[in-house]
Amino acid sequence: MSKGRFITFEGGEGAGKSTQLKRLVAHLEAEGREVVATREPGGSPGAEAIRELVLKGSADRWSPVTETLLMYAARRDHVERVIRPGLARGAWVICDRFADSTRAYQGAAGGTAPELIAALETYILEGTRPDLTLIFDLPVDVGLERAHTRAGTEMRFESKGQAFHERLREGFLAIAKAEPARCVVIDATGTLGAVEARVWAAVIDRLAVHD
Ligand code: T5A
Repeated sequence: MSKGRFITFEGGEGAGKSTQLKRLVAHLEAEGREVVATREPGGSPGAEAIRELVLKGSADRWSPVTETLLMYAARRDHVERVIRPGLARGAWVICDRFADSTRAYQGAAGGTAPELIAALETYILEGTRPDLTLIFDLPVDVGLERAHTRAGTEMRFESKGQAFHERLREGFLAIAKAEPARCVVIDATGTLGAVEARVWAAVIDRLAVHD
């Protein structure tokens, strides 16, 4: 059985992750791979129930520390029930947001202590880490404009203000700089096709996808 791979998509609001995730899944399935496409917060029934709690309501419904704990409660269930079983049977697990979103949203932008987040990563993830993380980067105003034009998703984090989103962008770029072996920054500006080509090039480059 071939080895499973774990790829995460990260970035600020409206960066185009969900759109590009679907395109990457189509590329990988066309190569005959089993793909598990999933998302956070959510991805398992229990984690989806926590998603309802954490994404709905006013911007200050939860403190950043409480959000961190809710995200990690959801993540533990998702890792146990979906991500690890998928990887164990050789699937490629492609996840829309994962632990870097907690570092960036609740940590860099929200002010939760990095030591708390690092401890949760150690004890809750127990070594389940992405092989590759694509960090979608684009100017904050472009991302928020895109996020406002797409329908049907939650608005709680989008309503936090420009300064929050600037800290968020810097937070994601700092993660990429600190962990260059795992992370690739994807320029998320331009057409859907141009971004798709950047994503596919990064996956081929980092994971030798044709092997
Ligand atoms: N969160 C999550 C935390 O705070 N901590 C955590 O630990 C985790 C895991 C999730 C929220 O939870 C927070 C972060 C988020 O605020 P969500 O509803 O799942 O919320 O939303 P997001 O993941 O933020 O997804 P978005 O929909 O905002 O952004 P995407 O997925 O990056 O963007 P996408 O693909 O939906 O595209 C947005 C719009 O832009 C268009 C699309 O058609 C769509 O209309 N678009 C483009 N337009 C022009 N050119 C392009 N190249 C385009 N690409 C996409």
